[in-house]
Amino acid sequence: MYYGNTSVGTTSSGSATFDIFDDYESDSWTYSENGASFSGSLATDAWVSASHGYKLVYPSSTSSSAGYYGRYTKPLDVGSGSRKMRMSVKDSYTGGTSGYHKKQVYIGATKYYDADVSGGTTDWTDTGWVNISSTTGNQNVYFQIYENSGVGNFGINVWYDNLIIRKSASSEPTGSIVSEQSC
Ligand SMILES: [Ca+2]
Repeated sequence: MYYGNTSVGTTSSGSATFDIFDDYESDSWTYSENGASFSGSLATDAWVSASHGYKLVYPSSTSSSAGYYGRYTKPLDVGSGSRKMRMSVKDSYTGGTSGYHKKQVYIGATKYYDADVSGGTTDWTDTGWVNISSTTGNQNVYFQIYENSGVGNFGINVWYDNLIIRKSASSEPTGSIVSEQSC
């Protein structure tokens, strides 16, 4: 009984696990802004892998209004069927002032991540695995700082790294690993 054959099969199909993985090491996303002088860069001061992350900045002593944004966009074929998305996120603020700067990720017209910069940590976190199955095909994917309300003097730095879109496998390989150990 060569249960090992099963594990070989799951290993070889592993290359198809990730539909999209972008670690933001090459500067292939397009920066845009609305309303005020945000700034964006492919930065080396914070990253998850391997040495770069996209950084968006809203400067201090600058007035904004609701709807202003600084954004990175890329057109991507996000596929079809059951899929999940995840992205790493970090911001520079842990204070309690909320309702102004939002961290958001959109695929097409749908907002899949919407978090306030208030509270939390200045360490890297992530969006969690978000179900994006209802959005298919060619879409503009973008991540941004979005002004939910206008500020007068509230600077913020936000970093993003590692976009992952993967199929939601109906059969995960963990069962095969367990049966292999039972041999
Ligand atoms: Ca990176």
